[in-house]
Amino acid sequence: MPHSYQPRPEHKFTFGLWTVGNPGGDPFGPPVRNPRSPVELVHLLADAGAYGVNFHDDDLVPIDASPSKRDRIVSDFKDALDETGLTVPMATTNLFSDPAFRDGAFTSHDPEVRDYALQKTMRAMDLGAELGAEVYVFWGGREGAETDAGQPPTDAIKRYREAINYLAEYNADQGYGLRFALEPKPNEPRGNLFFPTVGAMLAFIQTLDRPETVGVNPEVAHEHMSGLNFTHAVAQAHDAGKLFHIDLNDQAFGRYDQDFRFGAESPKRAFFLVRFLEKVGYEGPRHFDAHAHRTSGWEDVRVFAEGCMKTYLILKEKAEQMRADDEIQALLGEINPDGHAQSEAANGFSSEGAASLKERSFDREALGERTQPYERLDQLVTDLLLGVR
Ligand code: GCO
Ligand code: MN
Ligand code: MN
Repeated sequence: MPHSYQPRPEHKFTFGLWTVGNPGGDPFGPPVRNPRSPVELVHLLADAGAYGVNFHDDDLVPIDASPSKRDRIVSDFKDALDETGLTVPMATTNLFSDPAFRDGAFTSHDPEVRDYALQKTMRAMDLGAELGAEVYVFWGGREGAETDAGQPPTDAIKRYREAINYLAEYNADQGYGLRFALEPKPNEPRGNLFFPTVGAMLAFIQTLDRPETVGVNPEVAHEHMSGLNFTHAVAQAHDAGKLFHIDLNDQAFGRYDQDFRFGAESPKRAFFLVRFLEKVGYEGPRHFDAHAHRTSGWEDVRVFAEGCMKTYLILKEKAEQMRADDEIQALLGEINPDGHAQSEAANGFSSEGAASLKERSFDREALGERTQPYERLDQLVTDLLLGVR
């Protein structure tokens, strides 16, 4: 019998206020959906079956709100969370919308802008911690350049490092225990963003003062914009112990920043991702950083949110089917026999071992004649995904 694909809290499905709340504006036209308040969005997400809701500081509290207005908004939001049982696993800062950040926030040429960005982030961390967030995402939307005629990129890298180091100390000083997740993206809105890929971000993290508290927040669309294999990027982050969060959506290669519903564009790629996350037991939130088409009304936005979670659960079920499929498992065993233990690299280096390996004779031609049935394997997976297996 097919599952109902009903999301449950243990699936840890989360959405940003800015995702379901996206009113459908784009660079060519204004918003088309009447804005919904944070409280209304919490209810929309709860009705759809989500586990959590994330926000940028400005999504919840307008940038120019008075302290009393802030307190009222936060208290209404908390009431909505209590009523629905939704959690806030992650929070983040908007360091890209305000014109003050037009030439970057932490990497701006202007020290006053850099200080303002720190202040805004500390206040946003306070808000996130107040609402129970455990992960704090940094997406440097304006940290980039259209031309390299300005600062050398090393200045930007240095300034970004100073900011993250400063904020990591603030996190420790306040006892918040937030885990920082840095989100790379190659471009949009800037012509070129610094730290464009997961690999670039992983290398940067090792240069920080407190690398152990900092990981990454990879996003499907962002690696696809660079033409990269997202599952491989996620695997490298996981291998490094740095997969602190993940942004799920979909994106055709070579197109504008699309933020499509998870699995909408390339379900087979999404399948391999879900299979990986489930196999390694990724424990963080499954956050959907996507939004509904501009053509959608509010009812369709809810369908969009349900669709993200449903597709994840269908693909999770398909991964279980793949694991239980004898023919597929036999092929996997054929392709990847347990020869690991016999390889010299796995056994480790010794002078004697290296000397004997250098003397060993290999039948190179016979090695070159060995084949692998990936066509058979991949077609079986395709049959399974298309529902004829
Ligand atoms: C984008 C980014 C953002 C960030 C968000 C969280 O392409 O605009 O993915 O949606 O994820 O700002 O910090
Ligand atoms: Mn994005
Ligand atoms: Mn994102």
